[in-house]
Amino acid sequence: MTEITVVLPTYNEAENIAEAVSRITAALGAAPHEIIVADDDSPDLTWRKAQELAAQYPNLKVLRRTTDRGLYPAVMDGFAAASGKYLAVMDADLQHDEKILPAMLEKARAGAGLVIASRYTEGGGISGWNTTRLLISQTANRLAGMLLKRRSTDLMSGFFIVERAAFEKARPALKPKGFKILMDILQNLPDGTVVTEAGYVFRPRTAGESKISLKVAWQAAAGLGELSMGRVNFILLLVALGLFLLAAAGKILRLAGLW
Ligand SMILES: Nc1nc2c(ncn2[C@@H]2O[C@H](COP(=O)(O)OP(=O)(O)O)[C@@H](O)[C@H]2O)c(=O)[nH]1
Ligand SMILES: [Mg+2]
Repeated sequence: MTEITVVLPTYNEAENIAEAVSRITAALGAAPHEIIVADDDSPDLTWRKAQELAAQYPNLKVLRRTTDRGLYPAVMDGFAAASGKYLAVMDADLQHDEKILPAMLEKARAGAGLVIASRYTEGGGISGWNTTRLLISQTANRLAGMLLKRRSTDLMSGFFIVERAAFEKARPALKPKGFKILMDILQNLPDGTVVTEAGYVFRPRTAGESKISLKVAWQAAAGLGELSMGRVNFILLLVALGLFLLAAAGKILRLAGLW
């Protein structure tokens, strides 16, 4: 029986996928696990590279997705194909520290319904970002936290483990659009679900490119409206606009070489 399924959403990660699969396999060691690559038909043929790797890793499955593209729907497809008792998601670009997976799994085994890998808790951090970029990310995170029923120190985290049973209960209320997956799951978990965190240091990307753009930042800001349990009002819209402007400022600073 598979204890844990790790879903890796990918878009143009051909240079990273082999290393990601190798590191995750080593980190999970003896825990019965499978890895599912949920690729959006990447032009760099990540899906083919992953299919080739499957010859070496019998527990590796590959989904080559051609419709309903996007990070969140890709993860949902991965979860739907998963057989584990625990469902994990992490990036395939080596920015997430796979070495904390065993500690996260241990917390899930001990009864947590959701274990969030966080950059903003004890033991957490971000390597390679300057103060401006950190400040923008933390402000966005705090603003989001103010609007949501359930909080986390890292609401934008793309690295977490959810217990299948808890996920199944949340699923009917989920709206798989954009990339707000953790926020959506967190808000829709059954009452009484134990949520815990584990700190890790977010690493710089060494190969491939980030897909997070202004468009995504805007989606995140707009998505908060839907997630805020009907408290959509003028103030909320102002905050969403603020988030967008912060992201835009970040982009401008980066273009100007100050980020
Ligand atoms: N399937 C799929 N994966 C995506 C998509 N956008 C990003 N990803 C993957 O999601 C992970 C995080 O994306 P990334 O661009 O690194 O975000 P960042 O770390 O915030 O810059 C990586 O493994 C990406 O390849 C998408 O539209 N579809
Ligand atoms: Mg990344």
